[in-house]
Amino acid sequence: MALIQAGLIDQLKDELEYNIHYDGQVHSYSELIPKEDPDYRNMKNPLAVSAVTQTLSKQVYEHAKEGRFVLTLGGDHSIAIGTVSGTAKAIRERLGREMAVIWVDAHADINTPESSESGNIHGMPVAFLTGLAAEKREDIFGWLKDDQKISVKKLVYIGLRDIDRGEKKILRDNGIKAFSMHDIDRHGIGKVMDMALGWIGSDTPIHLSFDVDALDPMWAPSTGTPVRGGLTLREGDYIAECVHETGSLVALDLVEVNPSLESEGASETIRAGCSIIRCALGDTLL
Ligand code: NNH
Ligand code: MN
Ligand code: MN
Ligand code: MN
Repeated sequence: MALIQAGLIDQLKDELEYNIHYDGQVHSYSELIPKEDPDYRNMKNPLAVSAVTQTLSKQVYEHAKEGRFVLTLGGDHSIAIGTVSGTAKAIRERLGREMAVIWVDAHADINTPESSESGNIHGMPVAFLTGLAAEKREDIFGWLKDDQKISVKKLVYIGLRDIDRGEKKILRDNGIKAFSMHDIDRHGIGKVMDMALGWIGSDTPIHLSFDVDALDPMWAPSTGTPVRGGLTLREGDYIAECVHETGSLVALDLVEVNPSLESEGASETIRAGCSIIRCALGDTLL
């Protein structure tokens, strides 16, 4: 809501000349939230998060299958279970292609319910999307089918710096490509983007899932789990610009903007979020 109130939609319409399909409504999905939602396999609010992401998945799928670019603003990063599954299915059907995901985040969000120390589903979306975590119960992510999932080989991380012990093992065991802040310090963001996009290969549809906490708290303090030592705003914008330049970007999530946290920094965080979105959608410096 804050990103839209800051004028994002008008910027995309007027400055970048996008034709916007937006129902003018901020979805809170409150009608989907059950009264009772006990922990299940260590997951908190499993019924609510499953129901919301399932609905979101259908919404994203409906747009993507028309060939539209899908921008989703959040919100907790658990929503990526809905967005990525929606685009993955649409891209398979439209183009007969497997989609790649670039996950820009301080965190890997690849805990299984069992490896998670917090039980927060926002720390698990990548595990469900890749099939590393699965659940038969239809009302707790059992609705996620193979055609909505992505391959661990087509996943690339950028910006990591706060990975749980269990997650490190998952990343290692599955040979998942990840560029941490250490890699960015060593090579610079230019080289890291060349390597990240090289790994995916040209002409592969890309879903960019950008957690604003990838940025240093200096630029994005209003977020649930800020971690020091992050990307500068320019590095974040650069990542978005490079992904745009591929011409293969099919969807973008910009998540974890939460103006109610650290509210003196809210406008800075919102500006950073809008900037990354504009860059990903083709705004250029010159
Ligand atoms: N890894 C931790 C967990 O599983 C923190 C995840 N928090 C995030 N992820 N903000 O982006 O709970
Ligand atoms: Mn979260
Ligand atoms: Mn995240
Ligand atoms: Mn994060």
